[in-house]
Amino acid sequence: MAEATRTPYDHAAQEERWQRFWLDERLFACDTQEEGKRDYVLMMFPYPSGHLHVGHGRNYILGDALVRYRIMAGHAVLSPMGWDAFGLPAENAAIRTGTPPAESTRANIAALKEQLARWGCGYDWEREIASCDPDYYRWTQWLFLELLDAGLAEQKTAALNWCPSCATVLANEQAQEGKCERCGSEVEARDMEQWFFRITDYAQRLLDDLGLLERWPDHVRAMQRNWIGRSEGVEVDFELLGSGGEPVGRAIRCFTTRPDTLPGATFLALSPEHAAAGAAASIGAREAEVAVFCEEARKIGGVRREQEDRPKKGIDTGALARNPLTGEAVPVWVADYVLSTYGTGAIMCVPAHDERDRDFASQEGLDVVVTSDSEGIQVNSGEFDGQPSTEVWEAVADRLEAEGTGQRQTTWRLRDWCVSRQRYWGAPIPVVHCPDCGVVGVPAEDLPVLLPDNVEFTAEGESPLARCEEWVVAACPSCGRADARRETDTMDTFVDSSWYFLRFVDPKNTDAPFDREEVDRWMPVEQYIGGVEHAVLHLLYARFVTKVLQDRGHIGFPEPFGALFTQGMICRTSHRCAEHGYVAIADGAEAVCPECGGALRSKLDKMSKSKMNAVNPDSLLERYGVDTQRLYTLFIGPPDKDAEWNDRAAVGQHRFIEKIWGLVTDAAGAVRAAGGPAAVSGEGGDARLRRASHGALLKMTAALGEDFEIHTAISKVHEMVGAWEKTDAADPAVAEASVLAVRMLAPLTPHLSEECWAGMGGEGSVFRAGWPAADPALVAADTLDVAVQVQGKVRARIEVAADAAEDAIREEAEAAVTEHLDGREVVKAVVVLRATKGTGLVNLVVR
Ligand code: ANZ
Ligand code: ZN
Repeated sequence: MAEATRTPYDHAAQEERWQRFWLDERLFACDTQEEGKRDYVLMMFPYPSGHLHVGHGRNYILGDALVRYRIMAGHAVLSPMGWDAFGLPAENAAIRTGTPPAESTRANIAALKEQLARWGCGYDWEREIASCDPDYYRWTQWLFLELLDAGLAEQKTAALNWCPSCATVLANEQAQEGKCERCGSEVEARDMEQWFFRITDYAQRLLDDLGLLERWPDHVRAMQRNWIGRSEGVEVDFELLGSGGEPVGRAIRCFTTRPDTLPGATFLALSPEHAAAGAAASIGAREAEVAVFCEEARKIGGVRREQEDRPKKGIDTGALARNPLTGEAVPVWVADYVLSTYGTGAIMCVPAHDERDRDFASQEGLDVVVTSDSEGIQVNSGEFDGQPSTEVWEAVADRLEAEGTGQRQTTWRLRDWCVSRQRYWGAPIPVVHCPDCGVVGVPAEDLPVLLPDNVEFTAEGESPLARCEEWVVAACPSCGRADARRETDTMDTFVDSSWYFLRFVDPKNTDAPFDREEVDRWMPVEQYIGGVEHAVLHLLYARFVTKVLQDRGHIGFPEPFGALFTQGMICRTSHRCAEHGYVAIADGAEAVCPECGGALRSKLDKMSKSKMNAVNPDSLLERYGVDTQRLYTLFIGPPDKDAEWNDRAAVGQHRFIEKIWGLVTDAAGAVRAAGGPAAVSGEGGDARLRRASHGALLKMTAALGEDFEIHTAISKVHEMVGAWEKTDAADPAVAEASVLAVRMLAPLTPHLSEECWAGMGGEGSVFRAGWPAADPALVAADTLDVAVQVQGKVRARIEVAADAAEDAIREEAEAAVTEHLDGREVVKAVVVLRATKGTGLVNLVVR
């Protein structure tokens, strides 16, 4: 009996062997001359951090399955991998431990690379790039100079987080809740010269071209649209009134999206940075108080005032301004919830219809005037009363424009992109400041501007580059003056990742960042995969840079990523003891603190080392093998949704792998006897098993190619195995089932499949054997469940034989809905049958 001769599936012996085999075979090497459909499949390149858990495996494993499927389908696949290797964590580690960022980054990259190999994830490693390599950042610097040349890079003053005690600039994440992460001092906002990319020049195109991105998730497009934030409104001028009631100085211009509420504007509010605050205070004779208030608020800074859910603060200037529509005089306040960086930095406040104004008005006892009722009809608005407020919107805007007191205006939430960082571990901004010539770009032939390595890492003071005097002093490229100074700011790492997908196409090019022809051939990326946390900034910056490069003639397409998939997170219950903090508890074990036996607070959390709920991949790999982890990770749920990890459920997939191994081993003899897997046909075999096998294959094909519902496809394979176990071992459908299972599971469990393929007498790699085609006729159901619609509304369901003639189906459909026809004549019947799904639809159009 075959059962007795089975050897258990020995994952440990097989994994390494197949992984080496794929390297020798150059399975993932992309030959750019290859014919066929070109698929560029890209995962967002990771920041190489030291610690990986099974949650991190999700996107790599998903991506690898998609890549392997496309290779099997015969496409020319480009699947590169590299490292988003600059950034703050490595620099902070250098401050803590003294290890230079380059060194710790290299070590992390090596560890991550090894982990990816153990997961069986394949890439074209000949294209590996790291954004911290001079070969790479040379071209990031080239990109900067392109923007500079196009007038899209410029210096402006902007407020930064400044720690007065460390005398250093802090990143937003180092200044949470307004305190310095290191020393706990109050962080201040300090104006400094910064480099910006003028992304706002592209706001309209970034908005419009979202329409091209049909294969992006709706929610990501919505997030981009919100971030760009196009607002249609009106700028309204309120004249500032002197102490005698006469207009003085320049009018205060307010941006509003609701000019229809102008009759309800009961006060004005200026941002603390607003130029008119001083003038208003002097009219109101409250200069000292107002100045103190503005100074305090300015220190906190607009970014934090906006982020934090803090109580609103404000001060009455004592001055009045005139409402241009009603002529009424209203008080002018300064309030910290008004941002200097949005609209005009001054607002007309309508407490009846704006929530923030309502909060502030009730706190300060200011008037409230309602201007529209619950039906949207205008009230308290004189001649406008009784009209729909939407019409009043236009009427007021027309009136203000006619009288010269207002103007329709489009405002954007999008801000220019601040790209300079006062840090060491980034690409140096390639400009020199010359006392005579000003800002001079470093000539292209002098790139890269290399990071010096003889620097000192300390938490205080200026960035290490600014303190490296021999690096800073440079000759002016334009006039040759010897005492010019290098820019000491480095670039935001989002600049590195705004173009890396182009470099992957042509990573070894030493004359240019990439070859245009080659890039035009492979781009846009056919399938981009990454975390939803990058749904706004990274994707927006990459889209912007792509458009700039197109405008500059370097590439021939407007959008970088054709299809986008955002995977969900893997979560696991975390347990927290009031006394001992987070503690590790095995799934299913009693939740008491291992330290003190006390009660724990347990909740589902994103898997992370700091919450002690991370599952280390090593133990799982050792015990059950990587294909178990892969299969479980893909089975855990819809890949775009968060999912909960459970060790015991992972073991369930291991049992399934053992079962497949056993069944295939049993059938291998028959497959070999038939001439190998390529020669097997299920012809004449058990119909039930054949339907299950081809049904699973059909679903797997759709899952890997279009809809990513891999978890449901795996369920179909489970069903198929159920039917398989009930079928006589000698049945031809069993041999067919073994071959199909091995092939359709190959992208998911590649090691198992290669081993089984070889065992069945398959030649070479299963990944070179093509993707099997399902026979839809075998899958077709005997009967179809048909919905019958009258004028597009479902009125009945009928069951018909799958091979019934359309006329007969139409007749039956009409009979089923006679009472809904009311004797009307059916002028048209649309019949759609989906035999493989067992469903259908008849729509009757009547007159
Ligand atoms: C009166 C009003 C009445 C407003 C109402 C809204 C509702 P969006 O849609 O985001 O563009 N605003 C304008 N500039 C501001 C600033 N610098 N800081 C804080 N708030 C500001 O929002 C535009 C609205 O936000 C504007 O329209 C203004 O309040 C406020 F029932 O004016 B509105
Ligand atoms: Zn000069």
